[in-house]
Amino acid sequence: MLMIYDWHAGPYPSRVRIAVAELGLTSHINFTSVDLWTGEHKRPDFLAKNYSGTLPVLQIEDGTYLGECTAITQYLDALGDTPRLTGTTPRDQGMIHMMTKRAEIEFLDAISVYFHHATAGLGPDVELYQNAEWGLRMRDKALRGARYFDGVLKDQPYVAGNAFSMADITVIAGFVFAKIVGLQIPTELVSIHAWHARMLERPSVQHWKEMHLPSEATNSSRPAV
Ligand SMILES: N[C@@H](CCC(=O)N[C@@H](CS)C(=O)NCC(=O)O)C(=O)O
Repeated sequence: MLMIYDWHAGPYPSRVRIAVAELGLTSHINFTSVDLWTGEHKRPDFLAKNYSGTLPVLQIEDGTYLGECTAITQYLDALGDTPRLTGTTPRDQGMIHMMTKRAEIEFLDAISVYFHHATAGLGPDVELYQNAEWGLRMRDKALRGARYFDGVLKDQPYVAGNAFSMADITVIAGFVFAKIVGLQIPTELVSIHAWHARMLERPSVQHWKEMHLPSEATNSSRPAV
């Protein structure tokens, strides 16, 4: 069995949960909750697993800890006979890598910075430094990113071309985060909204939150992140 340390409703954890479901690996994985809202991910025992103090983290059979959604997805994708999320040809692998990186830098990570810096974020006990001006700039960057991906999706069905991939999952997570922070993706961006509506129909995207729920989550009044 593999172990994923995450928080069930987190946008970045959603990336790996969607990948797990897409790859049919749910029954091979145990989940351990790390509570973002109490700063569990910043404590020494968790930092020993992931220096970056972020979720998710995958622990593989030999005890190694893998952080970073891209690395975890690549590892899980390589367990099957044929990679389904990270590309099979050099061209596709390069394209998926590039578009995933763009989806992080231009969209998802920018929304994350907006959340942590220009909103209450995870609260005063966890957000020890905030810079609202930087956060608002990153919000605007994310909206520019949405416009860029809208243009990409005018011409092709998926973020990295003709097949669903890790790049789509990364933009989906951007939408997850945008919903949590109340960031509206302009309705005039019809291509990205049409693509998102199609993505929401995928079983992996419908069910990622329910994959594993910490016992207290069902009664929680906290925001969903
Ligand atoms: N680059 C990392 C980012 C992970 C990340 O930011 N995860 C969020 C969970 S939604 C987190 O741990 N945030 C807590 C924090 O930054 O304090 C990845 O792709 O795994």
